[in-house]
Amino acid sequence: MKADPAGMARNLTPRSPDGALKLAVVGHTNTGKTSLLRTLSRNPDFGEVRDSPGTTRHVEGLRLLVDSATAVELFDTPGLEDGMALLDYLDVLAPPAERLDGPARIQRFLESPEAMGRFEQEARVLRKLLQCDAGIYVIDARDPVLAKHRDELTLLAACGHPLLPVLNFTHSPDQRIEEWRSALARLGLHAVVEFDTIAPPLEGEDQLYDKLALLLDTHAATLRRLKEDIARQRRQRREDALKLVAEMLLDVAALRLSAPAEPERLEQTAEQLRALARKREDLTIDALLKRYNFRSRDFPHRQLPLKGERWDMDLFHPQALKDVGLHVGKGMAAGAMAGATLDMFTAGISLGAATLIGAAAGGLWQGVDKLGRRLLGRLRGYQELTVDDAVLRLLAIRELALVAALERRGHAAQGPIDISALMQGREEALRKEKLPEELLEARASPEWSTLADHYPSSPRRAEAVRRLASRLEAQLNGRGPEPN
Ligand SMILES: Nc1nc2c(ncn2[C@@H]2O[C@H](COP(=O)(O)OP(=O)(O)OP(=O)(O)O)[C@@H](O)[C@H]2O)c(=O)[nH]1
Ligand SMILES: [Mg+2]
Repeated sequence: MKADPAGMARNLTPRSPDGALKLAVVGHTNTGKTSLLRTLSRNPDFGEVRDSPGTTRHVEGLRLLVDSATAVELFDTPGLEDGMALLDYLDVLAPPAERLDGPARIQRFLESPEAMGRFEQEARVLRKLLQCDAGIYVIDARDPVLAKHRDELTLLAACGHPLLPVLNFTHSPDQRIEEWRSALARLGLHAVVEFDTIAPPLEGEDQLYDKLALLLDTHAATLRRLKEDIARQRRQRREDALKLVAEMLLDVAALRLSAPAEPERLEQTAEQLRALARKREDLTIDALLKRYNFRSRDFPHRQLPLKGERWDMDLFHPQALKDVGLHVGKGMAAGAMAGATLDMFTAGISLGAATLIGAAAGGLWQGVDKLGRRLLGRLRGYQELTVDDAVLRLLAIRELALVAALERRGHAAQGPIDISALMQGREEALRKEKLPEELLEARASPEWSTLADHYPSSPRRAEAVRRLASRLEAQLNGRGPEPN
């Protein structure tokens, strides 16, 4: 599949490419058929999703691409509403005594006037299923198994193609998964997939395509290639995401502002430091959402005012840090200076001070290296401010929780992303250990921050990003079980 969502899920032109596997997504109305298509295509804008029956009125298709070629075509269909009445009508149109087979009975119905009238919706579904290789039957696992569902399945089975039931809403406390499994088995449907479209299991797509491959062995190779491609895309997304987080952490760790050593100026500079760090985090959040094909509005909390009652998303609020068990240093408690640390960097003063003073006196400012300039600044009564360790730790915890949430979120999800549960109890390692080496190195390398005035790219920084990203990956893998 292509990384580009527009390429991944494109509305279909009427002619389908040869060789692609065609799947009709069918089922009772309001069970999450359109939602399933959104999640499988990673496209939150596909079709229309509403909590009311009859939302999808027409067949709409999308393509899943592998290496720019269509591997699978998925067709969304309107929900079935009155399978029972249609089954009765079929018995009138093609009485059992005639002994027509299933597809012939369905064909006779499609040619009847009622296919354009009372049963127009049903006709659209059955016509599409007849044209496809198989059907995915979406079930709201909270529904009790009723006669209407059995009738629906009888109608769909009459099309003569394999059907794979997909149980949706599996995280609901009201789910009736076992009841459904045994009812489906009695109808001869033994391969079933559990796939909650809002929070799909991490291996959910694999299971879906594996079971389809069992039902459709002539398409097994295509489905295997699709699965491999999905796995490759998933790894690439994670790698890119962790690199984005590592880049941001290095930028903020290396950020260093200097100010005259007067309380008022230091406070102003601390505010400037906080604003730069917040903005940098915001950019990262936007980039992460985009990388996972979600929209800014999916994660709205951070857009609320940072001051005021929504302190929990303020990077520099002492309570936000305490809430995830982070130690709050003196700087954090000091109000106006919250989150900023006065630089403790003194190395080199005794070695270099005399030389530096001499250099400055002799007008050799240009010849003094960056470190020298900073020392000179200190000698002239300037102080440097950096972002507190606790804030760096919170940034790492927060962004890792966001990556974990994005990996688990289906593109059908409508509610806001909530990372609070993923942040709790996950900070142990980050809190106990000293800051990762790469961040310590960044602290001593202000030129590494893209937030600084002059930022030259450096191979050492690139290497630090790589190492920090792999450290973050270990952190992410150490997470507990998936949330429900
Ligand atoms: N909690 C939860 N809600 C879901 C899930 N799947 C779908 N929904 C919600 O269920 C409602 C119906 O979803 P749709 O995808 O529109 O269902 P549909 O089967 O396409 O409906 P029609 O087109 O009307 O037949 C929407 O409000 C979805 O947000 C799920 O797995 N979990
Ligand atoms: Mg729909």
